[in-house]
Amino acid sequence: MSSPQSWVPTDPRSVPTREHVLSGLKGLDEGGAELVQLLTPEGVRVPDERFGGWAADVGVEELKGYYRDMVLVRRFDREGNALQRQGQLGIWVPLLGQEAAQIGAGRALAARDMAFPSYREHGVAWARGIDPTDLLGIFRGTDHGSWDPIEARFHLYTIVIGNQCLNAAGYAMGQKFEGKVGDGEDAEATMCFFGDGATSQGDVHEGFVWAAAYDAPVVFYCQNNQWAISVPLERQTRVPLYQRARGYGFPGVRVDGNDVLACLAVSRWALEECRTGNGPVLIEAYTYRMDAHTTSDDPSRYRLADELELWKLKDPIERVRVHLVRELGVEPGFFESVQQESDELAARFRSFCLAMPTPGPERMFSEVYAELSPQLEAQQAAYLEYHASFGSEA
Ligand SMILES: Cc1ncc(C[n+]2csc(CCOP(=O)(O)OP(=O)(O)O)c2C)c(N)n1
Ligand SMILES: [Mg+2]
Repeated sequence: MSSPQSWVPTDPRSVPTREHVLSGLKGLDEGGAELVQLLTPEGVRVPDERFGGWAADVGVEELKGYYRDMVLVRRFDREGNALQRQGQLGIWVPLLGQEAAQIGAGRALAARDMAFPSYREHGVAWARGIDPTDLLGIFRGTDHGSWDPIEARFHLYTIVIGNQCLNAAGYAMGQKFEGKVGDGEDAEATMCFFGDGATSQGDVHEGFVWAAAYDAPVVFYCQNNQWAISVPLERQTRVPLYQRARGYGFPGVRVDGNDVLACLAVSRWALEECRTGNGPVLIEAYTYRMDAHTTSDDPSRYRLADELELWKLKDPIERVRVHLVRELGVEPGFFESVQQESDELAARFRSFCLAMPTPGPERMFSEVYAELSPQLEAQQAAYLEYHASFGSEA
């Protein structure tokens, strides 16, 4: 049976069938004209007329670097999961499976660009030079992230779904107003990270509309990992997500989100479009959440194990490893040293977490505003008195 083409709403009375929706959303899993791919799941580098040039400079050394990035990020991500299971963190949000989508985009950003993450962007944080231990307080509930967002050019994590698209659109409008868009070497762009489920959120649409109305230099980077907790993609949209961009009047591209090279190339292109005044751009990085939504979730209640097995064949790290070994002749010593480095990073991550001090009760108030308001001061005093009434048991 030939699968129907993606549904195009030309007839006002027509409604897409379930088959139409599914074929549009899933039909390109294995490639096809609309999915940008530069490295196949089998580790073969393939040409792409439109985007290949944006990764033409990537040789063996750069690829080894992206491989190392992905292995290290996956390793501390797994350690985060384990620390939560051992009661050291309140929650952990795994990025397993999304390493290429994040390292590709993160490494495409120039130091001067700005990025707005959601809560799963540990790989982008890594690419921005943030030490993984700076993420721990968020998941232990002791701080909101301990990096300086201005210095790192990486905003704090946003848990409120889609909200960062408004922040990013506004920030990018500011870049435009301040004359930071153009042909100059110092031109800037903003990149905004969100999920497939977030595209159903009003904030995301408002962000798209504002960004388009002001030609703002923002790349909207949607990691379509197929699930929004237990809600599958086909409940969010009738058409593939990248096609939505058209309705807002800017380009949309679907890239293989498990292909670090393609994510890098498409992101480099999109960021340059934005810096030179052709923004905004939407990228749909087509990927898969290989673990649970968070450590509070049990995906076996809503999805079949064979789906995961199929995506394991498209593992983002494995295809780079195969390419490095088979096509570029990289020796086993390199892989062993990355493995060892990743174990050392995980050990440092763990010991940092175990040694984290528990903040005092006053901290709940002291970090809200630069200066305490009289109301907060009164609340703090009342709370500390109450807390002290428990004596040393508190
Ligand atoms: C405004 C808002 N509504 C609901 C939630 C609860 N919530 C947390 S994650 C999530 C699903 C998000 O899915 P998606 O955008 O696909 O991102 P993913 O978690 O898959 O990376 C929801 C509904 C929230 N955090 N904020
Ligand atoms: Mg999702």
